[in-house]
Amino acid sequence: MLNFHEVGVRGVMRWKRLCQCSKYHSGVGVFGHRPHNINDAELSQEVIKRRYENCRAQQLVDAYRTHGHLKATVDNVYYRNEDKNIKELQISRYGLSPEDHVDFGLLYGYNGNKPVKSLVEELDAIYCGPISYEFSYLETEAEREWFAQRIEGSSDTIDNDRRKEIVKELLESQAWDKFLGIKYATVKRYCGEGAESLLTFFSSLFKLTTSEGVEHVFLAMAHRGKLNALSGVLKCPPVKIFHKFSGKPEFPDEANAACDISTHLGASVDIVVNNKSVRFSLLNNPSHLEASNPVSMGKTRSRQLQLKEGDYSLDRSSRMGDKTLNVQIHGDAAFAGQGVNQETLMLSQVPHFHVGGSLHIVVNNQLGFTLPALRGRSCRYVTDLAKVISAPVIHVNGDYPELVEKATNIAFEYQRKFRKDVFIDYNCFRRHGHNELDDPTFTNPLLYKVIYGRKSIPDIYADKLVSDGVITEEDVRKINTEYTKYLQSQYEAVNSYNPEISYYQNQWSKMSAAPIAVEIWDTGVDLGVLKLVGHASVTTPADFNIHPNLTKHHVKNRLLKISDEKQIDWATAEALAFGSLLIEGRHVRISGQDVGRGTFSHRHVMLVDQETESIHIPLNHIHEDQKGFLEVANSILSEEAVLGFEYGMAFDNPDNLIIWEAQFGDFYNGAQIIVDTFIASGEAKWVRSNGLVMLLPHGYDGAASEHSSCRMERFLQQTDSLESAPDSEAVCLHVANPTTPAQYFHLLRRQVVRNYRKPLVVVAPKLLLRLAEAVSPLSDFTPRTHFHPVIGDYLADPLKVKRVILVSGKHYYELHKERVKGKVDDVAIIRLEALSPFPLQGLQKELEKYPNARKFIWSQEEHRNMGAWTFVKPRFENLLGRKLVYAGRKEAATPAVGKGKKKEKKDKEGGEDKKKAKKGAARVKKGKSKGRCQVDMLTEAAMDNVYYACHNVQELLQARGFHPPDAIKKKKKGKR
Ligand SMILES: Cc1ncc(C[n+]2csc(CCOP(=O)(O)OP(=O)(O)O)c2C)c(N)n1
Ligand SMILES: [Mg+2]
Repeated sequence: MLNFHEVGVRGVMRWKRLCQCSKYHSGVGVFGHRPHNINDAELSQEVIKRRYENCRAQQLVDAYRTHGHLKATVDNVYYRNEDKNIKELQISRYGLSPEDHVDFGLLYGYNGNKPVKSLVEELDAIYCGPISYEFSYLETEAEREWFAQRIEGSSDTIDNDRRKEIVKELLESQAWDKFLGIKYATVKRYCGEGAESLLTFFSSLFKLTTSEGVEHVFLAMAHRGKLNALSGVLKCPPVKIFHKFSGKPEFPDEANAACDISTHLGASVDIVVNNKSVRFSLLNNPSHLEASNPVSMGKTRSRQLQLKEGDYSLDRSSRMGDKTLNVQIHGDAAFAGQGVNQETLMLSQVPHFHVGGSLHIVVNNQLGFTLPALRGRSCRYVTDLAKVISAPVIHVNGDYPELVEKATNIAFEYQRKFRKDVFIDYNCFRRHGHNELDDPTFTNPLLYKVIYGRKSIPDIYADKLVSDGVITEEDVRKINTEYTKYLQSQYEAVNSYNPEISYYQNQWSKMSAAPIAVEIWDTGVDLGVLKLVGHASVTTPADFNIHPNLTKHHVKNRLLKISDEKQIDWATAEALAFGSLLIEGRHVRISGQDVGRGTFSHRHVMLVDQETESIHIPLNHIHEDQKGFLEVANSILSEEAVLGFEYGMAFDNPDNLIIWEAQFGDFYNGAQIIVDTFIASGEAKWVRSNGLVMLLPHGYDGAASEHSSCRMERFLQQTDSLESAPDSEAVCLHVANPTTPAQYFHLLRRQVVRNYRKPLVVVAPKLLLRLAEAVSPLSDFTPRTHFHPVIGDYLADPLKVKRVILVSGKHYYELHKERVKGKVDDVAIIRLEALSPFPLQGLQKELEKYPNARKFIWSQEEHRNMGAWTFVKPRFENLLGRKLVYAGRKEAATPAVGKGKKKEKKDKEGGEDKKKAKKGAARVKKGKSKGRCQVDMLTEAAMDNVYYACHNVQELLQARGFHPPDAIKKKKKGKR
């Protein structure tokens, strides 16, 4: 085992030197962020000269590059008859007349002198047809010129083989919708009719990604046309969808899944083109539109971490997205309306969040449910949000699948080159109402007159290929009949179809579902490792200018605490948890606002040089052989997108510890959508476990209403913890309210050490970060220690105890103080450190110690309609057979008041109640605890279904061939 004293001064000196030359050190970036230069290009002198010598014609060309889209014919249900006479494109504005001769070389790919009217014809064809562009606002000249050159200077040829592929996809998509319309006439399927050429986007992407060495594509997509994509191009067997339509689950029974509707299905498929394979992973999505976008980005970044791309690579030539790609498919109304999109786009170029640029396509059918585009947003284009991050937009008319392919090519090439976001505004229509059972003419009669009067996209394209002689009418008939025959055979196979096992595979193969058990995992760490980590966590390179106050307090105190082994505080415990996991080869990522310093200025895992502002993360320099690193992702001021992103990080890979911290716990409510639709329910719906940790600062410390409460009652209400039977680790959400640093340490380690993953909400303290009593001896962190779901009373004389007070969180310290001050000796205070799963076994064990106790009181600082009271009461009473009474503040509309005087009064009220609790004056009527034995028996019987297991983590790690401390020790010894 590694021992800090054994490593000695030499060892410390060695890694200090390493800090100075480490690639992760400040100046060259930190782990997970590598600064890169903006790669702007210089125009050649020849081009500049040509432009100023032909400045009036150049102005005309620029006008088309900037405003050409206003005249474009991208709308395929054009019925509003807008004026297309765009004044910025009038040649007279630039002092030109049609017959003037101008230099055609102003356009990329052209040369010679020709009349202005020819230039205008050319510009109209390039910029104002069924495909148009917005790129003049791009940040760099390099991007703007690249775009102009790509559009003007190269034509996208398409051969007849590809045309045949495209028409087949479109006709099959149409046949699919017709088939479903007949077989499942009453099922809402949000069909792709009117948007069939979206499949061309997919199949073009398949070719592009395979040829460019992309290996993993992560897609987020909502309902519209999803089934067409799944069955048409993403290789989902139609029988699986039919099986679902007939009311059967998409998972085998053993998965015990709650399941989801068919348009929320995800898929992971290997697409092979020219013998090259790309994995396309389509995320499951919840009903909440657009919420899956940040999740898909987090998932992408997690894979980039695994593949050591770009920001995670020591190779300067590696870029984010070399082998990975994020694709987001939006609905028009949802993209414009949902705020999460602004947040998500704002992450796109931020350190620790950027994924090398996402490729976006908006399925723009000009309607959201009944809402027409005109009333659906305040901007001209649905994609105008893209301009906030200077992302280019390609508008394309969906009636032209070949142009959809061209748009995809250009978007992909731009994303590859600049690793920035890019948008396709895919203009299409919706053949039916919002779903197939809706009548759209109630609200949009004129639009639907046009839609009902026009041909379908597949039919238009098939007609064109027939008239071009590429296919025959017989070919069209054959495609339709053969595909319909295939669908019929799949339809007939529904009853014999058995859903496949699609979970706990690949990087999740070592994981399984949480057991129907109560488990204790030994999460202690060797003392030598703890000391090494403790020292390393505050060590900086010799030339690093650390803030003098940090040297005086943070560094000095930590070193003292580590050496006297007695009073480990909250921040040190966290650093020990992080560092020990890093040594074990796991990456740790902590994300949220200001997490590097910590909202309460206690953490300081990220230090800033006072002269250069360069950054040093001491925990990334613990040891020369360190395999795991800490990513400190100080986030933008967003909750929903950032929490979604972190959920996505944890979704992809169970090996890393992913933590999101709210600035104050109350702010999580801005991300409630992510909690409801992913964190709490994702596993039940989709059999996808997730080990994300949410740290939510909570506590009545005088910070008034919002900041006092993380609303733990909401999380407790959201768990599927049982009210009348013992819980197991399998509850959907684990909620803990730890009161000691050691407890917090074990909670964090446990989260990634176990062989199953569950989301964890930590009701995190503010006051305890510095409370002198809230410290733990280092012996509470060493091997054979673990998280205690319940902490019993260590002061009370068991036989004297008449009243037991149950409490959770920091309130314990206040009650304890009062008890000591009042010399109360007949009260025991039991702390519920875990709330969900409800810690029945621990409670039972503690209560057994007090045979004379007759009164059981729940005390909390939160108001009665908040906190854990309503959660604990039924469980305690049903499972333990004792009446539980409440002592604390009464119900209130707000967690705390904002007036000093009132607060005092409230505190007093609370204080009086606390006193009542202490004295046992709370109203427990005699005889109310009758029936206790019966319930105990009941509990025992129920307990038979829940087994109890202990795991020794060191043994487990060794069984997996991992011996971190020994390995380090051997290496060190060898060096001496
Ligand atoms: C956040 C949210 N609000 C409301 C809804 C209800 N809803 C479902 S689809 C839809 C229309 C979405 O329009 P659009 O984004 O244009 O997609 P389309 O259905 O037209 O493809 C609405 C309002 C929802 N699912 N999610
Ligand atoms: Mg729409």
